[in-house]
Amino acid sequence: MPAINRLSTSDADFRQRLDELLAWESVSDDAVFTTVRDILADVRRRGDAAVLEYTRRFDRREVTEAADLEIPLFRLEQALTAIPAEQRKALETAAARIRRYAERQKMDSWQYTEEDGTMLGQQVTPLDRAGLYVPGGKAAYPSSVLMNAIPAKVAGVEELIMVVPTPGGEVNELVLAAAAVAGVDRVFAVGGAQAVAALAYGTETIPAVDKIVGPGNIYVATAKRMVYGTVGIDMIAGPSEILVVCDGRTDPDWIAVDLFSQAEHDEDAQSILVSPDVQFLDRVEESMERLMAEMPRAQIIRTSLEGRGALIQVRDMDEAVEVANHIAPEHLELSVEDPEAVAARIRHAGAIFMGRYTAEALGDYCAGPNHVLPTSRTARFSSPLGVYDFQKRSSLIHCSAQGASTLGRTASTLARGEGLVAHARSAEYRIK
Ligand code: HSO
Ligand code: ZN
Repeated sequence: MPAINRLSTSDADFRQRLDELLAWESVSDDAVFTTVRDILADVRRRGDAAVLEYTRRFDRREVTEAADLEIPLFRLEQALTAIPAEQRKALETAAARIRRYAERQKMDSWQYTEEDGTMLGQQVTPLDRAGLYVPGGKAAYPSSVLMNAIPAKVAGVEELIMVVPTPGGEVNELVLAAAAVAGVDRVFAVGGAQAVAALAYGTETIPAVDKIVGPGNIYVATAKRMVYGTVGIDMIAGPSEILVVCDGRTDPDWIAVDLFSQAEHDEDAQSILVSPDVQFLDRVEESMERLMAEMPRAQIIRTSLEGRGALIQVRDMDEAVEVANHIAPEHLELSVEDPEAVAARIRHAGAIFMGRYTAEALGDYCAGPNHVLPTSRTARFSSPLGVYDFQKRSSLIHCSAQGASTLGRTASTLARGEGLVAHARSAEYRIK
C-alpha cells in the first residue's frame, strides 16, 4: 500500500507539515540554463540551419531541408480520417464544448462619453500570431492541443502555429487529429528550446509569433522564461494537483481513483483528500490499496502519493474550507451534499468541481472549461488559460474641443510641476 501521509489539523505541527508537502519549486539547473541560452542565440543567428542541426541531434531525424520541418495541413486531415471513429467523435464533442465555453469568455470593447464630450474606451484586439508548444512522447496530450488552441482561435488569432517534436520521425496521430479539429494553421515538427527560439525570433521558414503557450519539459520551460519580453508566454505550469474535500458520504472507490487520476500524471503530482470523517479516510485508504493493483501506472501513482499525497482530517467543513483556501489547488473537488454553499466560500482554486458526480477527469477532457490551470498555489493570483490570454486591450481617447480645454488646464499644471514644458505647451495650444 502507498504509505500516504496522514495529517490532522489538531496536530501541533499541522501547518508546518502541510507547507512542507505543498512546497514545490521547478528545478533550475545551471547546465540547462547554459545549454538553452546557447541554443536560443544560435537559432537567432543562424535560423533554419541551426533548427535543422538541433533537430538532427536531439530528435535523431535526418532532416536536411527546411521544408521538411513543416507537417502539411493535409497530414492533419489524414490523421483525423485515419483514427477510429469513436476517437474522432470524442475529439469533436470535446472541441464543441470547449469552444462554447470559450465564446463566453471573450472580452468586448467598450466606450463612454464624459460630461465634457470626451469619448473614452477600451478596444479589444486579438494577437496576430500565437505559437503552441506540444510535447512529444509520453506527455503528448491531444486534449491539451484542444485546450490551448481553441481559445486562441475563438479570440480571433489570425495564425496559430504549433510545434511538436517527432523523435525518430514518429508523429502522434491523435495530436495531429486534435490540431485539425482545433483549427491550427501551421505545424512544424520541431521541439525543445530550438522550437521556442524559432517561434520567438522567427527563422526563414518558421514565422515569429507574439506569444508562446503550452507545456514542455525543463528545456522548454527555461527557454520560455528566457524569451519572455521578446514574446508573451502563458504560465510555467508545475505538476498536476487535486484536492478533494469530502463529507464522507461518497463511494470511497470513486474518491480513491480521483486521487489516482492526478497522481498518475507524474511522480511530482499532488493528490490530497480532506474530510472531517476519519473513518472515511481509512476507507479511502483501503480502496487505494485494492485498486492500485489495477493501475497500469501504479509505480508513478505510488511515488506521487508517498512523496506528496496526503489524507487530512479536519474538525468540520469550515476547517476544510480554510485548508482548501490555504492550499489554493489547481483542481478542487467538492464531494459534499451542498457544493454550492461550499463553493461560494472558496477564494482560491483553479477549477472547482461541484458535487459527487463531477469527477475532475471530466474537466480534463470535455466538460468545457480549460484544463490549463494555475498550479503550485498560484491560484491565489492567477486564473485558467482562456480567450482573454489571446486578446489585448488598447485605450481609446477622443477629446472634444471643450474636453481639450478643461483637460488642458489640468495637464498643463501637472506638466509644469514635473518641469516638462513641451508637455505643458502641447496641452495649452488646444485650450480655447
Ligand atoms: N490534469 C491535467 C490535464 C490532463 N489530464 C490532460 C489528462 N490529460 C492538467 O492538470
Ligand atoms: Zn489530468
